Amino acid sequence: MLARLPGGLPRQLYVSARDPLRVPEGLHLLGVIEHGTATAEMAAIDEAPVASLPMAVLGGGPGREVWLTPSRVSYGESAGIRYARSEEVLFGVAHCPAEEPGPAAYRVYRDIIALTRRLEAGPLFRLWNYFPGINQEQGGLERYRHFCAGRYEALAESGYSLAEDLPAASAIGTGHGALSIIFLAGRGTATQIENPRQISAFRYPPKYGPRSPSFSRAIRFETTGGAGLFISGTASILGHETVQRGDPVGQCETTLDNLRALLAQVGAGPLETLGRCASWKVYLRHAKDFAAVRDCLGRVLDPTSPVLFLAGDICRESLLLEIEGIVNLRGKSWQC
Ligand code: 3EB
Repeated sequence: MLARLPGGLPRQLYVSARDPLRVPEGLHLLGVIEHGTATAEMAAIDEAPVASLPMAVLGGGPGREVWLTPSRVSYGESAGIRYARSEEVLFGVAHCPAEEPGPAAYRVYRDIIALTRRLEAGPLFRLWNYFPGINQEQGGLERYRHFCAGRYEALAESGYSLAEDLPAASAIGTGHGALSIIFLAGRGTATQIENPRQISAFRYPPKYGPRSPSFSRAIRFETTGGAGLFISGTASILGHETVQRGDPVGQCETTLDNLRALLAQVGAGPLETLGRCASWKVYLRHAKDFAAVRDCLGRVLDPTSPVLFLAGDICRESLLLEIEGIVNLRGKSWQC
């Protein structure tokens, strides 16, 4: 009998877009996220899902994000969604025109949910949403709020309770391009984690838009071979209010305290010692804040923690930055 293939969590690596894409021994490619300008090389990955996101990489770090898994992978396409699936996870990328973010989000979310169900891929546990002009007003409502309404309607129509069963997410504004949505679903246990310092986003009061944002603060996802904490975009919000307005370092410090509170919910941490067991992504509204925010993080995070800094708009005008992360909770199939 063949030995059972090692199962495992998906993992993500930041690599240079200038190097040829290499899949490490024993791992399989789920997909690639290209930040900044796409290179001609991307064509080489003809089957795997690829997202090319128009956000500048700050500080000259590596701009390519490679998603890998220890399990065997097959690729497919359905309703314009490219995906890769292993026994444990489904990783996919969907693009659609972003002129009207509400109807666009509605259609893409409906299609993604239908796909995960048809493939029996397990619950959606992490989504990344990118589209241009996130803070611009359109027909009397901010484009982010239109997006939230479309996402809400699709989830509601698909049977979500919009409280206890929401995935982790990020929603970030780009300068141009499509609505691009990257998602992970998986066969395993997805446990929703909320932040005791913040009101759950799905309970934000109506002053933030007609439909509250449908996401959880983090998901603890456990599958064969490991467990990971997938932390949503986290910002300088206490309760439901933005704090440290106009102060990027103050917002960074509050955000780190919010991350500490989330980690404490799952018994992970402290933040300072996670090292290679965690990777982080920082979105900055203003590139000029890069050095100050890098130094703020440098005072707290272990220098071995990979951090990618991107120029992107945060979905509330008052927020200058947002930080998301992934933490390996068991240390089995990740390099840490
Ligand atoms: C916040 O905490 C900041 O709408 O999917 C963070 C992560 C934010 C995800 C989303 C929004 C989203 O409200 C904004």
